[in-house]
Parts: sequence; structure tokens; C-alpha cells
Amino acid sequence: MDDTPPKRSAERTAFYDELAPHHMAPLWEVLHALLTREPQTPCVAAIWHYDEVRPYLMRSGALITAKEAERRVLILENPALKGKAAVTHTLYAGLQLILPGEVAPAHRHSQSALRFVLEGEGAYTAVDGERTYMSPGDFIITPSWTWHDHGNDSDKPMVWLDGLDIPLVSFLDAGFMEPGNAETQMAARAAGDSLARYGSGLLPVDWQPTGRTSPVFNYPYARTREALEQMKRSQEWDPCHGLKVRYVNPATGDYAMPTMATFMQLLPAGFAGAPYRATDGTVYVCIEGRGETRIGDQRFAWGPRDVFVVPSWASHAHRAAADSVLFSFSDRVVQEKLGLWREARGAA
Ligand code: GTQ
Repeated sequence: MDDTPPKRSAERTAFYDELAPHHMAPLWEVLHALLTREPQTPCVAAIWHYDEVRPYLMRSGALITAKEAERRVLILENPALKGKAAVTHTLYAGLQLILPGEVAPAHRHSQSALRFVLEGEGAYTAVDGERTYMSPGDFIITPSWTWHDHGNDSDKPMVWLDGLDIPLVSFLDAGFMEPGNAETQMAARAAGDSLARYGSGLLPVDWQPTGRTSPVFNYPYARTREALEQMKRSQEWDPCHGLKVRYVNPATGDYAMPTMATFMQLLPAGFAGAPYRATDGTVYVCIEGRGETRIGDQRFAWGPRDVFVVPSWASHAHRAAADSVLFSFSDRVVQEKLGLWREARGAA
């Protein structure tokens, strides 16, 4: 069997032309493009160095308020998906800026959002009436269809990476959005309530999950980092991933979010990872340390707050020059549910 379509003839071409007005087409002309031997993503590997993008973000802060913009975000677009607001085929990524005194007004949408905090301290995001105050390295969730607003009562700019399932939800034609009628939500619970209630190895005795997203909506970096530090003493290092953990919903043990899988990994100084690939195109952010990731035949050097994307099925290997911590997210949770996710270790 070869991977090229059958030969064309004048008669065949004339037949295909006759089919077109009837909105039909011959499968055999496109079969090998539809069913490829391996994933064939148009997405490419790319990196955004924080020191290069930060000045543009600050310029956007002088150009428009968070209120007028609704969300003041610079989208990180895959260079091969220009104009599509997508970092991979299924995921959206952007850098959001909130300046001191600003508010990003309440709204809700069926798209889920994650925030990974990069810069600043003490601005908040509120989800369904509970505020959480943000620090660098915190992983924060805005579940589907929950009211959320952001505000900065601190005296420094606050920047975080937004990850949303916008392209996936749009592909499914399942997107809804509703603006709030108040800018800021009424506080229904004290800050930190969810973490105490659901994220302390305890659950209220008669509590039953109501949604598909973790009831913990802020996973503070201080706790994650401490867990990794503790685990590294006894953990066997994975040859590809170093010490890698996934964020979970404490009520189910499943991923923390239903459409985006999130991870944190520690790579010790001197780590030289073995090549690896998987079907989930992945967005990485460095929060600490320094290193490089080889993706295919390209090398991407990264440091704190740099964001890079590894396309589906692209062979990649991490190296760390200092103890390094990488946060990442992908659609692996969706692929696993559908029985589609695959990985392979070793050189492609
Ligand atoms: O913070 O609600 O980057 O609605 C894109 C869409 C952030 C948000 C984005 C959004 C948000």
C-alpha cells in the first residue's frame, strides 16, 4: 500500500468535477491525507521569552484599561496558526496583565480557564463568590460556567499565563458566554475557604461533587514546591520527565480540570532527559531554573517565566543547567477519556 492517491485521468477528473456541485467528493483522493500513519500537526514548536514579551505587555497596559478590554491579554499564537488564537489545535494561551487599582469585570463562559501566575503578588481572582490571592507559581482554575472577575489591590502589575480550551470548545460548537451585571462579585465565602475545605486531605463529610472540575481552585506554589522538594529525596527520577506530578481533583483523583491536564515537574541541575513524545501538544512554562528543550532538531533555551510549546508527537528532551521547575498543560485528559492518548519513549 502506498501513501499517494490513485493516478488521475481525464475521465476521473471529469467525474470529480461532476460530483462537486452535489457536495460529494471521492474519498480515495484524500484518504491518505485524512488517515495518516502518525499525527500530522501543522503546529510548530515555539518559545516566548518573558524579557522580550514583557515590554509589549506593559505597552498594552498604557494603551487600554483592563475594564475597557474586559480582559487585557496578549494571545500567544502558534506561528503556524496565525489569526486562530490558538497555541495548539485545541488550546489557547495568553498573557494577562492587571495593573494596580484595575478590575477585569465579571463574566462567565463554558470555556474553562487556568491561570499560572508569573509576576506580582496579591492581586485576586474571584470564582463564584470566593477570592483567591495570587503568588508566582500558583495554579488557579476558573471552571466552566463560573462567574469570575480579577482585580489588583496591590501596588505592582500582576501578570499570569492564561490557558483556555477555546479552540476545542469552538470545534465542538459548544461555546456560551454571559457578561455579569456587576463589575465585581459579592464575596460569598472567605478567601482560602475552598483550599481549606477540599485541599487539605479532608472533605466535608456529606459533600458530593457537583461539577467535573476540582473544588480546589488555587493550588499554591509554596505547597507544590515543598511536595516536590520532599519527594525528590526518595523518588526515582524518570529518565524523560525528571520528577513529574499531575494536579488532581481531590474528590476523584482525576485531573483537576475536565478539558485541560496540568502538570508540574522538577528537573535537577545537570538533568539530561531522554527523548519523549506524546499525542498531546503541550504548553510549558518555566517557573524556576534554567535549561533547554530540544524539540525535533531545534533547541529552545528557557529561564524563569518563558513559555514554550511542544507540538503533538514531536520528539523532545529536556536538559536542566540548574534545579528547574516546569509547569505544563495539554489536552491529555480529553485524549485519555476518548482512548486516543499515546506516548513513546526514546528517539523518534
Ligand atoms: O480571564 O476570563 O485569556 O475570558 C481569554 C478569555 C482570559 C478570562 C483570556 C477570558 C479570560
